[in-house]
Amino acid sequence: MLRMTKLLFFPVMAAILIVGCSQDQSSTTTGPADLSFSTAALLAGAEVQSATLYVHVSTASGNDVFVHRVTSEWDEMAVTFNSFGGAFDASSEGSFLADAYGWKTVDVTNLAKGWLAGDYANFGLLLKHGELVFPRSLFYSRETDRQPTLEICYMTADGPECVQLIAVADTYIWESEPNSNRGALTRLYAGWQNETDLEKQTLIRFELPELPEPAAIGDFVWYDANNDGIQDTNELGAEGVTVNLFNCDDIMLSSMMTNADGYYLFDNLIPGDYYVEFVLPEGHVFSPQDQGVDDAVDSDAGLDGVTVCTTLEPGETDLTWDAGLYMPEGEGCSLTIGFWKTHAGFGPQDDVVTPLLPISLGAIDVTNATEAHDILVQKYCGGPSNGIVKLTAQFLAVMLNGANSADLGAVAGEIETAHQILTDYSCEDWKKGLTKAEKKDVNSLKSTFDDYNNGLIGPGHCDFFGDDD
Ligand SMILES: [Ca+2]
Ligand SMILES: [Ca+2]
Ligand SMILES: [Ca+2]
Ligand SMILES: [Ca+2]
Repeated sequence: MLRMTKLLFFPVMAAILIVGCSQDQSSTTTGPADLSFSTAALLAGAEVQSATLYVHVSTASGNDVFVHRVTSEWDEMAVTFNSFGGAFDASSEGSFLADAYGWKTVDVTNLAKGWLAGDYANFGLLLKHGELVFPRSLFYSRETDRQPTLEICYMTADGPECVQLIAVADTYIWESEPNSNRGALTRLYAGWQNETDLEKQTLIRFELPELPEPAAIGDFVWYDANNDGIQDTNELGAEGVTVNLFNCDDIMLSSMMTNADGYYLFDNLIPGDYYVEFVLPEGHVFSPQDQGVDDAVDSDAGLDGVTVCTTLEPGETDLTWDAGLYMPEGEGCSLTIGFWKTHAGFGPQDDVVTPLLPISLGAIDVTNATEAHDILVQKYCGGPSNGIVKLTAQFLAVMLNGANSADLGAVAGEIETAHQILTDYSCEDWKKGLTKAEKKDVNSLKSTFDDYNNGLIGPGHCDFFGDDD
């Protein structure tokens, strides 16, 4: 019988050690644990995934044995029924059925979490029957080779890990002999022998492991106005930029967007190796990587937006993983009128128009993004759109491209003509002020500007959209 129980017990424990945590919460020992765990669990920090109490029944009673949290200190070799004084929480943490000789388990995950979180001190567990339930149950004590054991499973960067803790103190106390100590005995008791008996209770304590503190990584994406790869004090955070978290096996664990001030933070991480990927917003490129000597104010994104791998130590919050963005300049390329409409500060896209103002179009001075937007969407003249209104819109897009360093050489003559037209005529003049030939010229200018903005003439459309021009 002894030999058989050893065989029953140790393969189960060994399997748990190798593959991870037991997922089964039933009151008897179970087979090998489930290998699978979600990536969400990987982000749950170093917190306890499960805690299981193992008690070996030496004499079965057929009764339920309830587990309670002990609420004050006791000494294995000194505690008595009287000195203990019923110091346990009346509500049960769980129970097992002492129906047969052998190992029994109870899920005590919540209790272990509370101990490790410091919600309450670890004074151990008390095992008892319900009121006046007999006959009593017997278990092996830690003075035997079938010691009460607490298995705690927690997540690490390499997956779940479990530790088996042998009881560091156990005894039973008996109301019939309320001043006797039984700390050195090989059996533990719970319950009543019969109606005339008085109650026995078992006390067990474990020393808990120290689990690694969670880590965090962050934290900033910004508009690098001077393209130098350094976070200057006047440069603003970039809202709504997607940041993805990977472990260094290239498995994506989480994704979030930067907040209104450009910040992101992945916290409650298991200490280990991670990197982040910044997803480039349309119309931008990443600042040069690793400029200067201060890692706290540089840009860490490579051309593909990915940082190098870094190790987060237990308890570490590393906020040096940042990315600078800017509008490409000096490439001489053009952007469509649609791009400028959506980047004039009235939608989810960032406002890149304002820094390029003021711009003059003949007699029209465009001084702010609201005016620019009204012109680009052809809503500035009061009435319905007309040829002048359309020309003005395309002209503004051309001049925004120029202010953004696009080469205007291909439309230099047309620009001069357009300035002249918008000096001589306002949008209200379309109906009466212009001759048929002049209207034709206006329409032709508008088409040329449209072609320029679309990259059909001139330096070509900026290819960082991935468009085929
Ligand atoms: Ca003992
Ligand atoms: Ca800068
Ligand atoms: Ca950095
Ligand atoms: Ca930072």
